[in-house]
Amino acid sequence: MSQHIFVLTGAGVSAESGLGTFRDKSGEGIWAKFDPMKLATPQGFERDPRTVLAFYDARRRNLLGARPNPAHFALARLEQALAARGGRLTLVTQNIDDLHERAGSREVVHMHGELLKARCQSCETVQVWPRDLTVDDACPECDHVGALRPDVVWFGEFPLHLDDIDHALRHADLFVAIGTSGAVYPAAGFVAEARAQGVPTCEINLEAADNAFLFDDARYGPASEIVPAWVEELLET
Ligand code: BJW
Repeated sequence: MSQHIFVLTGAGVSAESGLGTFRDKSGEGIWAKFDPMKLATPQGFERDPRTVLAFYDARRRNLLGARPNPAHFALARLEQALAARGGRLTLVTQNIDDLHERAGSREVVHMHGELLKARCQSCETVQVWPRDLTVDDACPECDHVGALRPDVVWFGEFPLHLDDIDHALRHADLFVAIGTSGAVYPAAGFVAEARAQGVPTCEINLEAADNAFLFDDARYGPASEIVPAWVEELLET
């Protein structure tokens, strides 16, 4: 069995928990209804902070009522089982939800930030923020009013923890992407980096992603079914 498994998750892993995906082939994704340039860029936030904050408030409230699904629980189990055998799981998520943590995953790398945190653009302090965020809120650290934003990574901004991710990719012996469309970089490029290191790659998705041709192996179907079955199979070997 592989000892160091690198898993990259995307919105598809949380879809069955009731959190929307961004893009799907049925045209039902979040970005089919809302303009990402207005809601997920620093320029959009500067132009209309109230609209952007309301978008994230609605998604935060939805998250607080959501629960992890069997795919999240299976990945938490995989982390524990690999550790017990002297191996490790690197779980990198593009998701800003906390469903991996609530399912029991201990180490989760949130490369696109976290919805339940706010960052002050004045003092850069990051705070746990489980409630609505308004332009009238003051930063609890520096008292600046109107400088708080969701601690998420928008288009044109640098994703987080890229050095740690690069290190883990170089030391992995299996790369698995779960529920991600392969449309957003740099995450969409991780599979090519893994391949360049000679690491076997596997895609788990409802349907083939944009970069499906880069994977050695593929399992298609709902994450809540495919991920637990894949983890079981892996732990039996
Ligand atoms: C299921 C399922 C089920 C459904 N079971 N599966 C031109 C070319 C190349 C790059 C660029 C370009 N122009 C601009 C760029 C860069 C840009 C980019 O990639 N843009 C593309 C749109 C082209 N990237 C950036 O700006 C990033 N920063 C950056 O590049 O900095 C410079 C840099 C350069 C080099 C190295 C390092 C840095 C930042 C990207 C930030 C993305 N932010 C968002 C919003 C975060 C906050 C929020 O949530 O609101 O992140 S956008 C959105 O997309 C979100 C996601 O994390 C991200 C990825 O989406 P994901 O997770 O793949 O979801 P979907 O919806 O796309 O796919 C869901 C999948 O699930 C589908 O495949 C379904 O089939 C599947 N599925 N149900 C299993 N039940």
